[in-house]
Amino acid sequence: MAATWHVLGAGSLGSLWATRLARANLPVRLILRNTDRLAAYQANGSCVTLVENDIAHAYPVEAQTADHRQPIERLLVACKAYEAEQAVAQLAPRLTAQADVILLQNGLGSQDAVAAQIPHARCLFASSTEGAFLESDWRVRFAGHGFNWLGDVSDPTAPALVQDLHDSGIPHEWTPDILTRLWRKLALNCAINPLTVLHDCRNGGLLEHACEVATLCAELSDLLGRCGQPAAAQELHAEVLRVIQATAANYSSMYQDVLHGRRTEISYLLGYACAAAVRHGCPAPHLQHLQTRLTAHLASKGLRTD
Ligand code: NAD
Ligand code: KPL
Repeated sequence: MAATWHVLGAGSLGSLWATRLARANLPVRLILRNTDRLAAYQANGSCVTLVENDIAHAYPVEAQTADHRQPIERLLVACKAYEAEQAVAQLAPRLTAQADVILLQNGLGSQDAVAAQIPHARCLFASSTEGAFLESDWRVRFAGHGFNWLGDVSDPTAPALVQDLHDSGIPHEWTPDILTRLWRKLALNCAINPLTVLHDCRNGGLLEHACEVATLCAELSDLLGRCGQPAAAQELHAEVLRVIQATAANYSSMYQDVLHGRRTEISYLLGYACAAAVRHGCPAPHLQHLQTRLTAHLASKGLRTD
């Protein structure tokens, strides 16, 4: 019998994954925050709607709260980086000795914190370039096709669950270099996202701030080298420019978070990079200054700076 997937968080990516797993007839359970959310979900018919290419389809998916007693063999942690530690702590007693836990968080820092809490489980780190957003509760729009890289920093053997991803049409690759992928994405996010917030522009608007982008890329490349991630630094500036051009009309995820008054993942992106620079004694004055400016900007908007 197929192992059951538990998906923690019925947000954008959690809903995107849960619907695709359910579409492939795999057993899926959503883990919702509390009994109020569970009741609201059940009142909606216990279905999640996926809108793909403007076509909406509702998939029945059972849901539960964290205090349910069903053992968990496969867990997808699909919450924000700053929510992951607390969310997984609630589920730790339910994880079986062979449990696989996929950590879908952007940036770095939260994965290690979660893994330290559940040494009995196998933590798989993921880096996703797929795009999705909730149009309303329990209704997700698949906004940008992308890819998912998965890996385990301490074991290069692919787990059995990759077959389920294949069967569900979730684009993925198992990689022994997941940290390189995560660092590379973190560097791209550090070079682009904070500047779009501070200059109040779309990604393409950064073409008018080419010197600032180039300086940040140079510091990030040095930092990646010092952190033992030289592969993540290769041609970083050229890729940042390519991403800025390819996504010129888009607003970065951090820009959208700030616009909607949501907490950002700053501590796991620029904050993590700046802390790593200090730890490694790597001079990064422009990154540190960017962090100071961004923190002040968030505070001026009444947003959390951690
Ligand atoms: P989201 O805010 O849409 O969804 C997170 C969900 O988790 C929310 O519904 C929240 O209520 C729920 N949650 C949090 N704590 C919980 C708990 N203890 N119990 C139950 N539910 C809980 O976030 P998202 O956009 O899906 O992003 C998840 C991660 O993926 C982030 O790190 C983000 O940066 C990354 N990411 C997102 C996208 C995207 O397109 N949305 C793309 C790439 C990467
Ligand atoms: O991932 C991104 C984001 O907006 O978070 C890109 C498009 C790469 C910009 O940094």
